Amino acid sequence: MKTKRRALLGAAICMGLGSTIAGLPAFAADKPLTLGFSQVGAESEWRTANTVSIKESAKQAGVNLKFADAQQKQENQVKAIRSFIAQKVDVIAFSPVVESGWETVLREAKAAKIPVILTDRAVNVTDKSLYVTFIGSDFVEEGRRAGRWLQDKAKTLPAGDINIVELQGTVGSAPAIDRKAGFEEIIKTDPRFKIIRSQTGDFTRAKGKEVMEAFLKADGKKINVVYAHNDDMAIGAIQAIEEAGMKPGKDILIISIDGVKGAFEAMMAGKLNVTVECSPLLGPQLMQIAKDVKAGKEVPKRITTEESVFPAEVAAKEFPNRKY
Ligand code: GZL
Repeated sequence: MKTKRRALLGAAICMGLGSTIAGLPAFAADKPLTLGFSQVGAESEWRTANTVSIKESAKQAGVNLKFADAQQKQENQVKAIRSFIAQKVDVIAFSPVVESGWETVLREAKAAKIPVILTDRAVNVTDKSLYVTFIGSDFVEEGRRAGRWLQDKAKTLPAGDINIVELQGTVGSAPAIDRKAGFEEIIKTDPRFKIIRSQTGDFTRAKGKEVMEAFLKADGKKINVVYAHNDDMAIGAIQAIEEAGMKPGKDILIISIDGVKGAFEAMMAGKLNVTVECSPLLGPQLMQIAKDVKAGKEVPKRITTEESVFPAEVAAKEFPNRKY
């Protein structure tokens, strides 16, 4: 009887069953990491690709993912984060729809000793200890790259003012604020550039088209350039320009950001002039960082994604390599 008990005990210990047996430490190492992720929404091709990257990477990494779509509403993200805290997830990650209004819920996560990772977009908090790291693009640099492309293109344009209309991203979001700032930093050096209208299209095709229709009604023939903070709004603007009987990419130059497949198709059709890459493929990095954070490893406070600029001239060659 004794041998049988001993054999059973040995087997239980080897299988790591709990910490009560013979006072051994709990074998938590093989418990999969549980990650709570609050996503902005499904507003654009970029966001869809970002969601696919996160879900697929979680599967490949053996991470137990709890995923919440906030339909672009901050209150839904706050609710999701509170739910992750209540469920005692190991790590929380989110892409904040806007920069401000996060202190309270992030303090609750800190009090619950649950580390928070920012992906894609940043938050405006004085206490930087409220999050472990921010993985995402440099949106100011993306705006500068858009401005530099226009600066270069302007050398081939006829003399005189270059009137720009701007389709901004979601009001209060880091990409909208920073892409505007970066673009203006470059174009303010040349008095020819004039932003004659600027309004949010909330990163969606539908709103981008609607706002562009209003711009065309007000200033149609005067508009030389559209600067769109993302490809979806640029594609909406392209539709509006065509419906107004003008040629997008020729009568009106179109500059955009993201680098989604739809932008490459528009460039190959001669309707979009350039897209500045903003990679949504953050999933693999997020899963690795979440595991490192859980294991108590040091991680950098800021992890910036490497990106390029794709003018229409290279679209056909680059298109087969695109992953989103
Ligand atoms: C940028 C991301 C932006 C994209 C839009 O990292 O937050 O949100 O540029 C998306 O397409 O909607």
